[in-house]
Amino acid sequence: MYKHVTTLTEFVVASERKQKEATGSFTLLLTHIENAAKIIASHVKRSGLADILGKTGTTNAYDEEVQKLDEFSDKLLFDMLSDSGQIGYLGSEEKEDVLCVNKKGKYNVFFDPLDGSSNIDVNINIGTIFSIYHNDGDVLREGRVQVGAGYVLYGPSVMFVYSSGAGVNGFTLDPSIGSFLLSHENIIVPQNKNYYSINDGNYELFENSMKEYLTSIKKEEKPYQSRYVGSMVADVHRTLLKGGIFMNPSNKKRPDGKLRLLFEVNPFAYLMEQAGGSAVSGKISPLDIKPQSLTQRTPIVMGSKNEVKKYLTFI
Ligand code: P6P
Repeated sequence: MYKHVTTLTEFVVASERKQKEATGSFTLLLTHIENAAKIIASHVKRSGLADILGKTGTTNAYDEEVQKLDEFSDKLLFDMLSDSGQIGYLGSEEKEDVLCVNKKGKYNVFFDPLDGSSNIDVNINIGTIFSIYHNDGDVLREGRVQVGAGYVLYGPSVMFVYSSGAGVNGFTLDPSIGSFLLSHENIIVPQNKNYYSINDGNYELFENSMKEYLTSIKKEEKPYQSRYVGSMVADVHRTLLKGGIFMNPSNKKRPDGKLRLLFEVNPFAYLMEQAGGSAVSGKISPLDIKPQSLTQRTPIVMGSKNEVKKYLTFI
């Protein structure tokens, strides 16, 4: 008996139909991101083989020049997004400058083609992150005005998670038919969860307020449990689904934190708020920061609303 499942394409088209002024441009843009995700996913799944099959430095068994996966993903996203015909400006975390594809293009997209790529050779989850703005000529806009954001998580299964301002929905790739199927409808972040996600190795470099917070949550009646992959897409995906608090704060060596405002923090802060969670850089939302440069970094704490609220009592 066939049970109806909703594909990502059907979902996006249905969402477009709810927007009376929609022209199909956003749908076309998202479809290009989806197709790039499927191609990257197929290469990520084979990445473990590249060494065996590509070590000769010539071509591998797939008759492809062996490239670093993040360079490959970056070029693929640039090319596919440029070809979508919907792009004004494109920014990649791998590039120093934005590329103007078409001054009159409808959307600006910032992406991190393969975040956490240092984990590829140990087979740990990695991801693609994207952030979408209307093109009004100013490429350095506050994250608050994003019109969409999402990520692709390359893990035991491949997931495409995004929001265009009406909640967050997750789609899992069915490799047998090559379609992303709606698997996590209307993701809501639990308001509380005793998971904390941070690189404890930087403890001695943290500000005293962060040290006091971390000490306090481990002394609670139900001590907080550490969950840290070291790959942002994996850590924030778990936080979206199970709750808890993800932190990459400033420290003495990195006063502005490590993560990029435009490419990593804003898209996830947007998703977190859309899913009923919250995100702060210091005491304000990162979404309200006017970027001064493309590569600007910012400290970030995000997750369950009440967990972030508790953290803020220490600031
Ligand atoms: P730390 C991976 O290099 C990354 O950009 C994110 O994916 C991850 O959350 C973060 O850096 C890890 O940072 O401070 O633990 O090395």
